[in-house]
Amino acid sequence: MTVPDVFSTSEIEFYREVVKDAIKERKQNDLRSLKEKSEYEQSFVQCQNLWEDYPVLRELTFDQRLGEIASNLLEVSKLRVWHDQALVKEAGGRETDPHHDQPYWPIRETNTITAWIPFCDVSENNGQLGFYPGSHKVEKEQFINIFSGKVEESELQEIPQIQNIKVDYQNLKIGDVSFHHGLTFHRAKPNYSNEDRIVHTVIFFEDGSTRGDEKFHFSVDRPGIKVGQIIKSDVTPLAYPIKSIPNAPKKKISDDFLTLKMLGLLPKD
Ligand SMILES: O=C(O)CCC(=O)C(=O)O
Repeated sequence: MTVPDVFSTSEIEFYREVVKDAIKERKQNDLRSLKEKSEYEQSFVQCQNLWEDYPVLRELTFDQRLGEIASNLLEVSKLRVWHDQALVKEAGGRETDPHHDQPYWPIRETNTITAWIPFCDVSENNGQLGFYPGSHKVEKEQFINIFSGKVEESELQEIPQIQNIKVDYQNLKIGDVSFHHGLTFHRAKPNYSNEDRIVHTVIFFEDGSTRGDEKFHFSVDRPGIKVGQIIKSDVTPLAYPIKSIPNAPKKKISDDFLTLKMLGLLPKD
């Protein structure tokens, strides 16, 4: 759903410049053109955990207006940040294939939600996000592999939650924020425009949630949280309600992930 006017235009314009600089710095070693990227990256490129290495963006990720809306929508009192990320659908970038997010995260409980904050007006021309209304009400997780190339139509036909449902595409203007539940199926249109569509997203989960499975994820494997344990560490700090903004995690991402660091997906140090 869209919540209008969460931020003022000047706030978004301010953060836009910071995010652009952060992406430029993170992606400085990635010299590939759009065509040279994988099909997945042609739908969007990611810079994760920007809150760690860009203190100004930490203020955006932990902005209490986002946390309050997210907690009201989930009807829970306390939230943690799973991770944040900038998503850039480059000019000419292809569509984002239909999927829902929860199966990508090893969180047992499903009180999860993403805030999607665009830095430009978004319409059908530039990577508009669309939702399959009501799909989150089906408590069934279906892992859609969007990472290895375009998802086959035959695979999508296997998913009852998205059959015969009209996708609800959302026009967003600067200052609006779109929220989607971790189980809501969604997709995004190609970016036909000449400008990159840059958004910042923050993924929240209910405080007290536990690790559901062994699937690797930085948010639990960095702090060594095991299956069944409560997900509670400085990698996924409390996000709402908080009185002060948290510090960056103490333990840095190890150099086992040097390639991802060099590609700018993860913070370098
Ligand atoms: O920005 C996009 O194109 C897709 C966003 C998305 O899949 C998400 O935020 O979960």
